[in-house]
Amino acid sequence: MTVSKLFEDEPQQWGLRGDPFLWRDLKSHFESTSLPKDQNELKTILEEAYENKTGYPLAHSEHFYIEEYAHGGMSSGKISPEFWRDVGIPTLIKRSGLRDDKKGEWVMKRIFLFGSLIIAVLLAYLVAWPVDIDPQKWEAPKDKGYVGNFAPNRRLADLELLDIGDIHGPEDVASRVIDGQLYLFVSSQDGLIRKINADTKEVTTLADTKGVPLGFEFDGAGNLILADAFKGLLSIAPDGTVTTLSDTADGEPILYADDLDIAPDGVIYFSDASTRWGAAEIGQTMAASLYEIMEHGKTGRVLAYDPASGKTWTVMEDLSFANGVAMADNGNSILVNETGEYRIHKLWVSGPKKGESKVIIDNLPGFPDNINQAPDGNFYVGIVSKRSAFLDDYANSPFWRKLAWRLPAALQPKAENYGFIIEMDGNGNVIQTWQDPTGAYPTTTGAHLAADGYLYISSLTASKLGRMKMAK
Ligand SMILES: [Ca+2]
Ligand SMILES: [Ca+2]
Repeated sequence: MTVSKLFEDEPQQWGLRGDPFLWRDLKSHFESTSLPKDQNELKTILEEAYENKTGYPLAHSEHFYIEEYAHGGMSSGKISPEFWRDVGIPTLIKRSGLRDDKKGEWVMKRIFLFGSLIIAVLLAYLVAWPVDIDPQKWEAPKDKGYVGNFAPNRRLADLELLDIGDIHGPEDVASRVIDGQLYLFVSSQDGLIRKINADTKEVTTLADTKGVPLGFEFDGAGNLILADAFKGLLSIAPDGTVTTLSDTADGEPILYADDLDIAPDGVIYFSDASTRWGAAEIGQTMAASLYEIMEHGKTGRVLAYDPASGKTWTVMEDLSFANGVAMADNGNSILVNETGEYRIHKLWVSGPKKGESKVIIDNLPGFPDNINQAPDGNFYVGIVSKRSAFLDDYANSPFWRKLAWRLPAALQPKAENYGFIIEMDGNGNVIQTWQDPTGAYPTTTGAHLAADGYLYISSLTASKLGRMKMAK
């Protein structure tokens, strides 16, 4: 198609009498000019031709006379630039049907620039926005997954669920025979300690700590000694009276008491998961644990409290989330779960090796939580979540962990449910595991074998207590 074609239908209204002649002149001028590809190019050649033919720029405001277009009569040969600017050229452009590519390009450019700006702002936020954690470099052992001793099974699937009343997060479970009746005790995120009659299933409340009770054990006098994440080390008398045993150690407040066990001499060994990220201050135990684990500042410690002297002191420190604690070797050592490094330590607290420690099991396929002694002297370890590929891959990169910390909570690493209880001996030799890869019963923190032959399974988030009958 030629540009000339655009001139075929003449306008009904002209500006001045010379305009039709200019129109026809332009028509023949463009006879062999093919239509350009875009509107702006067409506009340019039309304007150039107008200027060549008239000797005036299109912007010229006055009417003018061109002899060539004068064919007699009043105002003959007069050209109206106004007509060409407002009607003539716009009509021709409209007829061409050409798109205003430049405008499209301009819009695209704007969209692109705007998009880039948003991305730049997001990146700046992700890279530079101040965060409260100060992630530390470390070498995570390569996750071998559920292999060897940890080969998957479904022995923890289809747990029977026991009602614990309207509470959630039975983080630890213990049992005790009182007046010939077996009772189970569970802690909860709601602050309540619930007492459940194993026969009648009747649920009562033993105490309200007004904090977040986690690990506990009974002492020789029948007091429930409790690690409360918000309150420290507490003792709950059989009548439910709550007493604070310790809330500071070596001049530092206990910010996140987590689990404990009691030595034959009465000394209570308990973990303070983080000395930097307080459970009460953050407002929630799970959230506070993420702070300590994402940062990997290894600020956790294990404390000892002696009821005889009322003193509290540090026995172990620099732990990445100090968690489960259990006495071993007839009270000569304690086993300590270090959640953030997927391993379990043994520390001798009395006898000839006092003060020595070693790792008895490492590179676990998940985050170890509580540890409870079984009646036969073995131990049950709860694995609360699978490992996080992100945390392992970026153990060495504080930059990326900081960046992840700026993401919305939904995009951050979090606990991944996979039911997992390990039975091991006091030297870290795995005896057996109970697993549920579906994680139907979530965040398994540990297990306790009661006198009724049931293995009770605790959880950080469940609203019931899981249990399974053990073969005789
Ligand atoms: Ca316990
Ligand atoms: Ca725990």
